[in-house]
Amino acid sequence: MDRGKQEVQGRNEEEKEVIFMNIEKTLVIIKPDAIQKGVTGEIIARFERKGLKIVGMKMIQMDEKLAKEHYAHLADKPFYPDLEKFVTEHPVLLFVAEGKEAVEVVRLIVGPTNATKAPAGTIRGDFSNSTSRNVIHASDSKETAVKEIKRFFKNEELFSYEFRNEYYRYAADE
Ligand code: IDP
Ligand code: MG
Repeated sequence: MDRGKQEVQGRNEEEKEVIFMNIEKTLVIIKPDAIQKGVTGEIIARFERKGLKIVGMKMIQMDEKLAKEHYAHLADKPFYPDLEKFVTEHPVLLFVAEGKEAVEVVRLIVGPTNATKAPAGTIRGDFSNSTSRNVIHASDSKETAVKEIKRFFKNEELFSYEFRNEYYRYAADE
């Protein structure tokens, strides 16, 4: 959810500075294979360390209808039936990450779809060696992020809060 140039206050109260940056929200799904491998904490930690803010989080079990909507762009692929079974037969963890250019930043942290080719240091590169069981989903554009957040979260399930000290997360000229 691109809120455009958003005023971020309070990073330096003494100097009464105000900085501006592109704050976005994006959807992350921790897939069943990551839960089975017991690496959900390590995955979430990577986004926290980057300085992204978790503004909503929950566990759900997707049904066929939700999977078909979420993966509509893949409905005709030969692997779709397996993908649907994979994401519906086990609960998944969802969260919304917020921060500067969050959509692109999260995709960079996640890495490319085919985990076999994903660079070490990315989540897929480090936790998977598969194109299908690739541990995580992340929205692929700002437009997709808006739609996907709406698909999985009600407004009242998303929160707005300040990090105590923005100074340690962003430079004044960003
Ligand atoms: P993305 O997750 O990197 O955005 P998409 O092309 O949107 O990639 O595919 C969604 C999910 O479908 C992938 O994360 C993966 O689980 C599965 N998938 C995509 N391509 C293949 C494939 O060629 N074989 C098996 N599964 C695939
Ligand atoms: Mg995708």
